[in-house]
Amino acid sequence: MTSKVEMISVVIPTLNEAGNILEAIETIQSDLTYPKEIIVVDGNSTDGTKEIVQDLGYCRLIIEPRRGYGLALRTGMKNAKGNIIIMVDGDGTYEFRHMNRLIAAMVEKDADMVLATRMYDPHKAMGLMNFIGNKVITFFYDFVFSQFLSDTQSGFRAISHDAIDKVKLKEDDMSFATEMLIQFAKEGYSMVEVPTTYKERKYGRPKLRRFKSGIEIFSTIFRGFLDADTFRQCQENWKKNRFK
Ligand SMILES: Nc1nc2c(ncn2[C@@H]2O[C@H](COP(=O)(O)OP(=O)(O)OP(=O)(O)O)[C@@H](O)[C@H]2O)c(=O)[nH]1
Ligand SMILES: [Mg+2]
Repeated sequence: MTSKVEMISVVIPTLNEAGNILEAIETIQSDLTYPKEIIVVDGNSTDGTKEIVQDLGYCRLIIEPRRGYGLALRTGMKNAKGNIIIMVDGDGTYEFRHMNRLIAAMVEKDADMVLATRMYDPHKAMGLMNFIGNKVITFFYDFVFSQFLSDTQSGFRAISHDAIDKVKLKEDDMSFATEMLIQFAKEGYSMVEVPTTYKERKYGRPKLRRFKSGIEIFSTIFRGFLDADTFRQCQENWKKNRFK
């Protein structure tokens, strides 16, 4: 539960995002109207990303040479000082200005996590394959863990620092985002969504390998399904919370 904003730690994983990171950080710095720190976790980029962040002077730069989106976020979160953590990609695809919406919803609903859902984006900027994959994953996630989310693959989330410290997260790559949702559902933490818009990448290549990530995400969901404790606990939480 997060009823108060003390400080926000914005954690941004980057791997070769030199053409995107400056605009990302500057928008966050000017538009996020709360006490904050911006932490960039860079995977030893070779295109000048690190230098851009360093030159700005007001960001914390952490080098995480080990590969993996989940690993980078975990490293950033371990170093975060805020009572709320915002995770967001550094590729300029998310609408950074909507961070304030996420925080407002977090406080108003006393939530443990607020996800920015891209499913109501009027421009429909998400690629067709990503859209279909996301829909299928989200359907199975909601069904197995008794949830009602619309965009489980959103990498733009505000999270209670206390809550994230209490769950065990082990996934190193893209399935980290799904593992987090499974653990939150198991603990009965409240998760709400707010709509956001989405943009296509302007610079660099996606690091997402669809097939590999798809397999990893489905096996994460399947392991949760096979774990009787997780499955039962999610159902109990749903029964308890359904009229709230
Ligand atoms: N530090 C670090 N960051 C990474 C790594 N892999 C991806 N990232 C960053 O994590 C964010 C998400 O990766 P993307 O490649 O955009 O993946 P995606 O958003 O699923 O793919 P698109 O929809 O094509 O944008 C980006 O800011 C990447 O630069 C990694 O191994 N290490
Ligand atoms: Mg991206």
